[in-house]
Amino acid sequence: MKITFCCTDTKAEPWLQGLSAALPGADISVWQPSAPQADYAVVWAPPQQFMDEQPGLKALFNIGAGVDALLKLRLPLNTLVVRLDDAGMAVQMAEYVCHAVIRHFREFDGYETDMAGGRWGYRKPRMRTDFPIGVMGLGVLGERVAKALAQFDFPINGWSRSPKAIEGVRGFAGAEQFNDFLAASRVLVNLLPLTPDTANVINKDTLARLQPGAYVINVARGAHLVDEDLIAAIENGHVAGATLDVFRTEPLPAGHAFWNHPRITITPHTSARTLRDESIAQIARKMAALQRGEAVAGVVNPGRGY
Ligand code: NDP
Ligand code: OXD
Repeated sequence: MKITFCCTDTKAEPWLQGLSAALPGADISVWQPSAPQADYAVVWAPPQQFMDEQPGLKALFNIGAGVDALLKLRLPLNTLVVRLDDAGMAVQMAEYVCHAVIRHFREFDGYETDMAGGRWGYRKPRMRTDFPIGVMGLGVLGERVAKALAQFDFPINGWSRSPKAIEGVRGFAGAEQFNDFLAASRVLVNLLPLTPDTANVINKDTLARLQPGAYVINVARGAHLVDEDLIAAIENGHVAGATLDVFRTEPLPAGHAFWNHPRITITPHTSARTLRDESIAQIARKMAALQRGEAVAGVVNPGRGY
């Protein structure tokens, strides 16, 4: 089996070594223009030229969970697109979101400021029933996050395209239940894939439908959020603040209003990193399964966009 590796901004050598160790006998190399046709590809942000020159790939393995950038390319017609499903990302996402929620709920930023200023003072305990959390997207990552948050006894709402039954999570599904989901939520966590249906989903209207004192945690894609609508909702007092890990343009441009905003915490797209060893193991397992003619998880439906 011939495997080509085409991952922008990724050190190739450790991936090639790991894949070779996991798939003895496979012929694995870094893609170069005019390289011979491969059976499988491991990609991250490949150029269109790569796609055009590899029309016979059986499957394309994306070394991330989100495929929005990949689906913007013209892909070979009969190639399966396979994304990472979990591969160590779900637990990282759960850590990140639980940290953001608890930091806000327990007012740790306020305590930090107090301590730095030499002030010893308590804040009134808040009721977790006053902080219902809405998780948008109940897939591999969203389900894990919703279950982790439920462990802290917050009321949890979840929104997905198809109905879900997750213990401890009140489920809402489809466009028709979206407004009810928002009205039931004060903290909004975004774990949707970026598709034509979900772009700009966090906007003036949706923010206004959240409960007063809302808090936004965006860990999916920057293009889900209308930046200026968030700033305006914070300024008018309806939204208390936000934690943002993803941005329309990354790195976040110098001078953007999110830098240094007192109520917005930002991180550099790091909430759930691709872990090389776990990812190699998952990809190798799936390639071997496809070679045996078996079905694999994480196959993208290009028509649906995720
Ligand atoms: P999944 O495909 O497993 O889950 C997607 C979820 O979104 C599903 O529950 C799906 O519903 C729901 N959904 C999709 N479209 C709609 C819609 N129009 N309306 C309502 N619900 C919808 O994805 P993952 O959980 O693996 O990943 C989610 C996203 O997280 C990725 O696409 C990526 O953008 C982002 N991500 C960010 C990272 C970071 O470091 N910041 C790291 C990894 C991922 P249904 O279940 O009914 O299909
Ligand atoms: C991903 C990401 O989609 O890193 O995996 O954002």
